[in-house]
Amino acid sequence: MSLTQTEVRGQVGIITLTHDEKRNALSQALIDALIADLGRLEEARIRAVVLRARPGATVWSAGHDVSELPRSGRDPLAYNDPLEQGVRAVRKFHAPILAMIDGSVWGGAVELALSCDILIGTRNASFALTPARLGVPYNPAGILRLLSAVGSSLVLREMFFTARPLTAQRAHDIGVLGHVVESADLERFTLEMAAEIALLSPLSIQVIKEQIRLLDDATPLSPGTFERIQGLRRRVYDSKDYREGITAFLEKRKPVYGGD
Ligand code: YXS
Repeated sequence: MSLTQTEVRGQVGIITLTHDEKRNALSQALIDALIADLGRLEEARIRAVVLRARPGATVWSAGHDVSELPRSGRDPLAYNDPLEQGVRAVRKFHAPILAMIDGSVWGGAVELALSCDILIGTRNASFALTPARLGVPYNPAGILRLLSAVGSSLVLREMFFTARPLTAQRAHDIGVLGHVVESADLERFTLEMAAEIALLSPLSIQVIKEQIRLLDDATPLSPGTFERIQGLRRRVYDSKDYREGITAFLEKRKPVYGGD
């Protein structure tokens, strides 16, 4: 069963996440399909990509596939984790990727969406950072990327500490959602923007996108600070709360956190 669909219209590629049954949870299989789609569009020198869920899907993506999270003793968001692979593929893609969002976005999928270059949504769009729901210690690279994309440490802390969805209106107010349009106009609006991008200099855009990524990532971190962060995170993913969070989700019950 394919977990994505790809279509090319002129110089614009459209990748649709189609794993509706699992609300497009970012499993290894779905991320592998997304990366393969991007690879084919890169070879075809596509000049813009639209990343979307199926029309009518109420969830753009439910985030990391919880059933694939390690139970304990291993970093749940390590460098080669599917989510990290997907975020890197989107950020390193040679051309702009437009996230077209007409539903809710959860957990690590928020980082995937915010790794795209332009976000266009409807009033149905929302963004919920939910590691605290599951007892997961988010990772430093992801936090830095979210800080850069959200642009406000206060808003990001509220998102992490409450796990409440950021509404489309608020996301638009702070610049996360570039445009909020009616559902009926979403596809036309997004494809028109993508087609406009495809008429501009692909080399200039490619080099500017790469420069922004490299400058965004140019945050010096001493080895000592990095190791302290990893030690803090290990305390969390080795905790009983971490195991409780994942088990509760899979058992479809509310977690009970003891703080250890
Ligand atoms: O029971 P079945 O087999 O039909 O499967 C259900 C859900 O278990 C499954 N599903 C997921 N499976 C794995 N990982 C997920 N993240 C996930 N989300 C959903 O999809 C089937 C339909 O789900 P259901 O019945 O709940 O659908 P719904 O329409 O009523 O509700 C949609 C959601 C998205 C509101 C709901 O599924 C939900 O709250 N999902 C979890 C969202 C979430 O907390 N994601 C964060 C995952 S952890 C992550 O991204 C990072 C590690 S971190 O935590 O650091 O952010």
